[in-house]
Amino acid sequence: MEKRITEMHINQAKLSIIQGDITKQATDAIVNAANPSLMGGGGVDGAIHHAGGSAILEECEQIIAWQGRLPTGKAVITTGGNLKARFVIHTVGPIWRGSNVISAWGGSSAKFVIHAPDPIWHEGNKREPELLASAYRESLKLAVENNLTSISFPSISTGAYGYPVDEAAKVAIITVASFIKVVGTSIKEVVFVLFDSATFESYSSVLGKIAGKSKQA
Ligand code: AR6
Repeated sequence: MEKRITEMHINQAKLSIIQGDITKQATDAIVNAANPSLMGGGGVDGAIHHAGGSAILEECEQIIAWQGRLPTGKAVITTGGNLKARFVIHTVGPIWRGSNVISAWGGSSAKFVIHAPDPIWHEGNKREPELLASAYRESLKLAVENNLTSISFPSISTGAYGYPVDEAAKVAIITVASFIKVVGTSIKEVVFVLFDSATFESYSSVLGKIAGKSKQA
């Protein structure tokens, strides 16, 4: 049986996973899985704005007025408002479009509908892995630019944006681990705060595999 792993150390930094609510985290920054409007939404975005208060939205409005909508894979930083975290880093993950499942029953005169997964399902076919990795990297870069030492991430894109969790977990953990491997960043702690147990298990499994591989190396 695979051993459950919830943390690993890379250089001077600790990477860990917990199950919980990211709005309660006391790391220097928490990351928001936002949309390009930065005007709030559902899921973790709604929870962060609700808990952090109007100061966050006011800064988001200023950012949008200054630079326009936030492109997918990019990140910006605002105050944490009433949160324990001093800062919120807002990033936009990709909407998953990798599936090619045909589901147009309505209006079709065909008797059967063939639900055929796209052969490159696991890669995502609209640059999703690349854009998801960029969302994590750009968030970490902003943390370093602001000399922050700790940061919490949710599972970006795996809620409303539909990214398959097992695939997203690989991208998330590998991207963060590669980033903190670079000696000399200010970051000492990265926490993935996963809301539900299925997401937690998925990240735990990826962390276990990576920890196993790095031991063999
Ligand atoms: N703490 C940690 N994780 C949470 C919390 C929380 N308080 N609440 C939800 N999650 P989603 P996305 C998990 O949909 O897929 C918004 O409307 C959730 O269970 O929040 O990137 C934005 O405005 C899931 O595992 O983000 C965008 O329009 C993960 O966070 C859109 O959703 C991400 O789910 C972004 O979609």
